Amino acid sequence: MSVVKDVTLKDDAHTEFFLEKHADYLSAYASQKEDYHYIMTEYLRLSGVYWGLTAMDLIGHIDRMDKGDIVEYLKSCESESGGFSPAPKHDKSILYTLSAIQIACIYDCVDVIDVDKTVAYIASLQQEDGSFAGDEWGEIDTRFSFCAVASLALMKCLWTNNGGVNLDKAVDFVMRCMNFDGGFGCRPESETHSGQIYCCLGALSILGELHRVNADLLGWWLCERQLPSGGLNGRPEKLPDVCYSWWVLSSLAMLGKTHWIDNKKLVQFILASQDDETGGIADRPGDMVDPFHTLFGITGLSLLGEKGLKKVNPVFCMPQEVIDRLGIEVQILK
Ligand code: 3PZ
Ligand code: ZN
Repeated sequence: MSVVKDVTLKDDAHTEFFLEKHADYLSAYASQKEDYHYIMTEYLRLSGVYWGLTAMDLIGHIDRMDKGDIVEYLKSCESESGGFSPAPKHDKSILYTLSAIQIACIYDCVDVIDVDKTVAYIASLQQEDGSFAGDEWGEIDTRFSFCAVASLALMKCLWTNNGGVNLDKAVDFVMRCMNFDGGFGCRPESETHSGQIYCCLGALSILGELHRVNADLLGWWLCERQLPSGGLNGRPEKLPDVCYSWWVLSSLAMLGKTHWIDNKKLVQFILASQDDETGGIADRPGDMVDPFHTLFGITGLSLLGEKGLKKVNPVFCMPQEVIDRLGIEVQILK
């Protein structure tokens, strides 16, 4: 017997969006560099900067981040031989390389990055079967396929000057990770997970190969992620979590099926997960807020058309105006 795991929203749950509070929270987070939580999360710092910066841009307050400080930090994470680490003296990885490129694109300063070396680094991670390793240790995951393809696209090096990346093989590998339920896992034969679905659809969308998925079957699996509370979970029998508002909803957006879930109830769940005192958004109502769930709550609300927010691009998780400025097109199914 399986039981539905869910939460119950309180009758007096928040129903308005605390935009200014979130700006205060993100701004304070970026400046409290002595804070315990801040120090404990050094291993993800460059991604943390991307989460905070993107959230702040989407709520119209990018001016409250220090561009000089951020660009200087980004450069301090660049490796001599190409690629980025989360913090100086940490190991570089394709994850932080994508975050670095996303930050540079938002600030319209890709020129601060050594694009040739970054492309060479990404190309060096591709394997014979088309998959990508995340770093020199060699773990393979479809997350890294997305990071590679998205990074190259944002640097305008996907179709030409991609350092010898084999795009056909990259697509073949992603397609080998598709399961009987229409979803995707991290490697061939791995179970379907919403985060992996986002990564695989994102890679296929950028590569113009989205028509290869079974949109109806996958759309069905994705909309079954919505629970009575309105929140979405990442897999069957898991609790709802605000970050899945992003992984699931952006996937439905790429498939052209956001109307397959109850938008109003999802907005209610995200709004109920805000902290009205500190600002910021948690994984679910009452939990501790963090920059990660604050970003994905905001991007979820943006995809749901909430007023006062910039439009987010469902593939790159960046303001649509940045993607437009770069002249990048993604494939969205009808
Ligand atoms: C969180 N990472 O491995 S992590 C992440 N998770 O670096 C960042 N939803 O402490 C923050 N769970 C909070 N700020 C959580 C990023 C994870 C995802 C954990 C999580 C989120 C539920 C349990 C993996 C993109 C990048 C990275 C991930 C996913 C997508 C943690 C645990 C893990 C991590 C960081 C902090 C609980 C913030
Ligand atoms: Zn989460």
